[in-house]
Amino acid sequence: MGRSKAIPLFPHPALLLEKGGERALVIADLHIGWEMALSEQGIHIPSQTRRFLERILGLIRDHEPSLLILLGDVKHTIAKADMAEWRDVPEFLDALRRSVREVVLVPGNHDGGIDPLLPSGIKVLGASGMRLWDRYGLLHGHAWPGPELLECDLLIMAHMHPTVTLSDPLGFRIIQQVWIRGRCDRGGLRERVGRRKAGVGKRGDLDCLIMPSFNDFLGGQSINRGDLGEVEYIGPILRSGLMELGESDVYMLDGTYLGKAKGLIRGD
Ligand SMILES: [Mn+2]
Repeated sequence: MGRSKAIPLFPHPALLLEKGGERALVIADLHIGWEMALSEQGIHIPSQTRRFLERILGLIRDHEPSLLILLGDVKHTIAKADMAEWRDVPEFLDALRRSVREVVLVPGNHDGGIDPLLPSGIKVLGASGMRLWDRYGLLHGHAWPGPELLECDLLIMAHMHPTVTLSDPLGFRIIQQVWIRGRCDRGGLRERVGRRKAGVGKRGDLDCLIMPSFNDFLGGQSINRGDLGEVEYIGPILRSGLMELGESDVYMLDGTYLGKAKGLIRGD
């Protein structure tokens, strides 16, 4: 059995999982159709779907994964699919399906009504996530993970679209996407998801990774906006406090390490 690795593909908001000769590429939060929602507010941005597709196809060419995992929020409108999504989503997914052996979707909160947009050959899993090679648990993060994910070594999530806010004394402010790497209270999570049997499964904290959104136009939750503990973060795991966000390590998209979240100067 080969050793496995989880490799953020800096500067891309994409993760490569490797075991032996096998590779899986993970992409989250595409929010296709987001531009159309903005145009209803009078802001017109050309469709970004082709740009996203070319970028992902480039990653597939470079890393040759046999599995592509879409970690939720492929599309933008929540409960339905709008006109642009009817056109863009099937074409986009079909192009991906033709370029990699297997494509799975772990649905996010924005993927309601996506079924009719899915070309054949794309597998849709439950919101409680999937387990890969007994090592990785993957879920979007708007729902609790399935109990089997808690026996993995690394829990990989999205949903938060994590960012850092950098401001200078003049009040200029930029917002950058980040990766967050931290730990979760494994026992606490087991209790929440209803697996209480003592002495069963792995011990110690569960390592967690929160991925940046692949769609680089989106807003997200800033890791240093307000004091930690004061801001309501999204998703049951973060809201439960079982993941210690302040103790988490923060990395920019290019891999620059910014330190622990609790050490970042307030950016609001
Ligand atoms: Mn999202």
